[in-house]
Amino acid sequence: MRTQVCIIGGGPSGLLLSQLLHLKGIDTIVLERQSRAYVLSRIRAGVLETGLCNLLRKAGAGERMDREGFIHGGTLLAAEGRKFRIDFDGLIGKSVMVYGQTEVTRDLYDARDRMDGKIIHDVDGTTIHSADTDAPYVTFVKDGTEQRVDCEWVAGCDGFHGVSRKTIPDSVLRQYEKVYPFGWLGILSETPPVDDELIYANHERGFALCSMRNANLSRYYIQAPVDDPLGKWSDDTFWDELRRRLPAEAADRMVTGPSIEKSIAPLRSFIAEPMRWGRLFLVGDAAHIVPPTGAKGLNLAASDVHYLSDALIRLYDENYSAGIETYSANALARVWKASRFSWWMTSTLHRFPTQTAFDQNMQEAELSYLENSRAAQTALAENYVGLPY
Ligand code: RFL
Ligand code: PHB
Repeated sequence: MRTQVCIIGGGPSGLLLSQLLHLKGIDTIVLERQSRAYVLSRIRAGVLETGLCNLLRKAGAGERMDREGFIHGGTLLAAEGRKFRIDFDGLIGKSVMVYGQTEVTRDLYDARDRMDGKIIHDVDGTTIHSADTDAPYVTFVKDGTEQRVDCEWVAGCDGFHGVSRKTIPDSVLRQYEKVYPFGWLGILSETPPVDDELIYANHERGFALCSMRNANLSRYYIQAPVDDPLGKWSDDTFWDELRRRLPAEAADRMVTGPSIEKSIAPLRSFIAEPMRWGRLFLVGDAAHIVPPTGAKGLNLAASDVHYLSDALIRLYDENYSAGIETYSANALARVWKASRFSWWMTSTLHRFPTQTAFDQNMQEAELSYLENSRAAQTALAENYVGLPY
């Protein structure tokens, strides 16, 4: 097989990139390790920045989001039994879209299907060859037979555990990592969300987040030890703990019900540099991971796709190669800033096992400053709705 851009990974980054390139006449093949049903069963992000919404519209995959998504002009923060609002709309005239990653991925698959996009599922042993030459190729095994894709570029959109990053030699790759000493226990339940907006709560028992997918589908998270067995967390135990961590007026109106999904996710910050090696680009979680506090992971994947699709389109259209040369630096500049914000939100809102009374007072002072300072609220709003591309 031959294509212009071989895309490894059929998650949101790979599908969005494939769709944007295809619309400009650039041929792609997407290789995905899992089945489509598996990819669509993953419950992940829920908050989309305007940049991602615009990319989805440009990709012809934004119609359902615009119909069914919820525009949030602010968010709520809770601490010490009280809550206050950060008014994105009033402070900076911007908002975010609440629409699940699962739905984004489904819309991208539908858009790819409408254009007969080539996505090969259930591939094994994906290997990138000769990425540092002018003739890269990718091999993989499908139904027991090895196959080969010759291409001009390889886009590594294969997430944190993929092969793309590992293809870059150790002598070239720099990796930065911070692992947080806790995880997020999340549930999805067919109950009305406790509030119209998200609530991020700092509590002495640990962080809690109230989010949502639609008027009758809630997504809640609580900070929990990452190695806690899920069996320890019955639905009742989860609801009791969540209620304890919220201001009383929110806890009192919480509607509970059976969970339809429950899982624990680890929290880490991770950045790999550079994001290009020869003809291989790293995109999204393949290059960086942020803790979910602040909802930046999928949105950073989208800004990478923006820089890379623009660079490749200009290369093929105008023979302009500067975008390819600057891809890594441009993407990383935004990645570091969003990583800083996610790290700050995580550090300000969670309980750390080694937290001293001093550290706790610092968190409370930070939150009290935020509650009372328009400048601090503006900084949060700018970062939360997404820094410009
Ligand atoms: P993905 O989604 O991991 O997709 C990578 C795809 O590559 C495939 N793959 C391979 N395919 C072929 N060959 C191989 N060798 C392969 N190895 C892997 C995988 O099967 C997969 O389909 O990466 P991508 O596309 O870069 O997208 C990144 C986002 O999924 C991720 O950043 C977000 O989900 C993070 N995230 C959030 N981001 C937000 O922007 N807002 C949020 O509200 C938000 N909440 C979250 C989150 C992530 C969470 N978890 C569980 C990690 C909440 C949670 C709980
Ligand atoms: C979610 O709805 O899954 C979600 C929302 C906000 C976050 C993280 C996750 O910061």
